[in-house]
Amino acid sequence: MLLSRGKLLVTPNITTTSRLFSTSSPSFTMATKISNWVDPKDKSGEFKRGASVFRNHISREAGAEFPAEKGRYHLYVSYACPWAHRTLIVRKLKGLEDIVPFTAVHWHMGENGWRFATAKDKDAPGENVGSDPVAGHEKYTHLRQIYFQVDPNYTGRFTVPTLYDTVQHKIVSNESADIIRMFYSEFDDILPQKYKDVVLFPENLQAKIEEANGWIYDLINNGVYKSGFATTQEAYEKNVVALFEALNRVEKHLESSPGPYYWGDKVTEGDVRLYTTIVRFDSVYVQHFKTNLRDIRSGYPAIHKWLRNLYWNVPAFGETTQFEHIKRHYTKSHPQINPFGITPVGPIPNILKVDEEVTAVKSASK
Ligand SMILES: N[C@@H](CCC(=O)N[C@@H](CS)C(=O)NCC(=O)O)C(=O)O
Repeated sequence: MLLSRGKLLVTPNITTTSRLFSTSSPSFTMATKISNWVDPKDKSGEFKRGASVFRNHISREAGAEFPAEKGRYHLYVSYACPWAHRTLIVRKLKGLEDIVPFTAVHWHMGENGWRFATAKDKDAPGENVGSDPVAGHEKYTHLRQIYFQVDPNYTGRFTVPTLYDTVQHKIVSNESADIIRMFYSEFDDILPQKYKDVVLFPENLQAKIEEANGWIYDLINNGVYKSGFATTQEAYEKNVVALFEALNRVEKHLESSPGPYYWGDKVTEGDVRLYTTIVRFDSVYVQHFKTNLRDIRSGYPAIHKWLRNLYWNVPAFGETTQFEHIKRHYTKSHPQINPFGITPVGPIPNILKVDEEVTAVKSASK
């Protein structure tokens, strides 16, 4: 399927080596503007996600550098972010609420990156949206200050999720794929049996989950960003078509599966990683990232059913989903896509009830 070819849609910002933020930290600079999602020098117009820099692991093994201890690690997230959302879901599924505390940043990401909400912010609902409670971070206003505290010469991006060790004052990891796997098993020795029994990456499904992770990450989780951040018509079309081909593949899988979860009768990593993109799809990606060949509610009945079951029937999914953060973040943090920062009112509702359908679907099934 090909859409009509057009010319360059977005004029990229000019790269500046600017001092974006001044604090006592010696090197609070970044080589490019934070909002240059596509390097303006890259003529392909393709969004290329950088690799996460901190890749340490919490371990239950004796003598580990990052031992599994209650209250030792602090998790920084944004409710808007699909990668951070993975960690909130798994934290709840595994009963880690008393073991790994968290702080959610304000939904707006400006040129200084994520910031902590203050008492003045009345527009950011949800649990733990506020200042950084970690000792020594009292004056921190932005997430980036943690990265510079850990490494004054840090040159990467200041991303959520960030898992921080409050004893060694180090970042354990800023890679959600690793953080969720630490949560699956490394705290099991200090968890009650019912949470030890939650197995999100079961041995008999590991090969299948890994195989699906590969294409679902590239074409769906990251595919929405590659469509939405593209700065050429060609890059957008290539990625949006591949995204919908992958959604068709998920639809076929769910249509022919026993369900109600991706791999059967138990929630697994497959559900966690797919959900955080699909739950944002109709409410943001369809219009903001122009992923509009179909929407989920009218175009993908099996995915829609799977999604609503997770949202309404599994608290770790529904209770960690904050549509206010999701909608405002994307639409008000990407001026190159939406210069006036107007957040569309619809779709209403953000997610339908389990037994509700859009009018067109209801009429067609009569
Ligand atoms: N690979 C990382 C990606 C995390 C990521 O890109 N997070 C975004 C928010 S959705 C972020 O914090 N971006 C800030 C920036 O790039 O400046 C992961 O899965 O943890």
